[in-house]
Amino acid sequence: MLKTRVCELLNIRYPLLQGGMAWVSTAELAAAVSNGGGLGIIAAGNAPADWVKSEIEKAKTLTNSPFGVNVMLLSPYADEVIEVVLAAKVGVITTGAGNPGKYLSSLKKAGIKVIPVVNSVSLAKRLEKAGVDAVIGEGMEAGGHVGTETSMVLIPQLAEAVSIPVIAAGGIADGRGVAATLMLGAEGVQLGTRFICAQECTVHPEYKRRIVKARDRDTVVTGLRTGHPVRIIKNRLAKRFKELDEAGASLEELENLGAGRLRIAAQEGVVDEGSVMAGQSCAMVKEVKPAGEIVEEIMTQAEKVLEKAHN
Ligand code: TUI
Repeated sequence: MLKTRVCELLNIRYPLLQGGMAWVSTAELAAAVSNGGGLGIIAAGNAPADWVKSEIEKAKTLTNSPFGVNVMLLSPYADEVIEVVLAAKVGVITTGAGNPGKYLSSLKKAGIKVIPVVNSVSLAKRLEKAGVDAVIGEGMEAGGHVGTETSMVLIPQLAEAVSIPVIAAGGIADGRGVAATLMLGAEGVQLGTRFICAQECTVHPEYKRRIVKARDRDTVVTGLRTGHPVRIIKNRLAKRFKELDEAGASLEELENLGAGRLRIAAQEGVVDEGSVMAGQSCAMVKEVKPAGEIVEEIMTQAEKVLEKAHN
């Protein structure tokens, strides 16, 4: 069976993490992935700390396996979410959209593992020195807020630059992607988009349907000029972004257009005017099924592909 340092570090069966997706990664999804042998993750997104606290409590009733919390560092509630994580003694956090440096000493003191998403080699090196336990290298194939490098070039550079484990994210939806990123030097993977279509995921069914329907070239990165590039599925909102951008709209106008759009897509199923964040791998997601089956299918395929490559 495929074992790496990530399994040991997180005390999990498979070196597979479920991405922290705002409005999508709730206790139900996280617990289902953890019960399946991966690491489920509750996403704090922009939610208040109280919501995160109750999701952690809910997840504890749904699984006895380890799970984590993703802290979105641009959130106005990030400080309070860290306090909740410290008090709840969550075993591991991942971070996104910023540098978690200022929280590291208190998290380490509490024995909480910290795994930041990095979008550059230099940030990975700095954070390794500061004491993080692993890094997630997220290529621009990913959904939501993205960097500029692809997984194909980011992962080998990270693996060469740091000695802590590198976890690959962005563009992985099946066992072939797992095998490929292990060959690039990763010791684990993180999948977001694939798990949106887990049966246990509480996102609106229309959101899942849009992912299943998506084909290659159905996503686009908006907001490049505002400094908050976000990959979403092409729809009326994406078209409005493009038109406003080309008309030279102010950054404020563009930011305003995006406000609240993820919530209406994820909760209300407004997938034409809402922000349907998804990675390029949406084209490879063909069905909705239980999270545990997704994990098994991916890991079985990865092992088969790796075996074939070694013969
Ligand atoms: O964070 C994500 N994906 C996200 S966050 C999000 S919510 C949001 N919505 C609209 C605008 C902004 C955020 C939706 N999707 N992925 C992890 C990720 N982290 N991608 C890129 C980064 C990142 C960026 C800069 C990590 C570190 C970083 O550091 C900069 C610095 O401070 O040195």
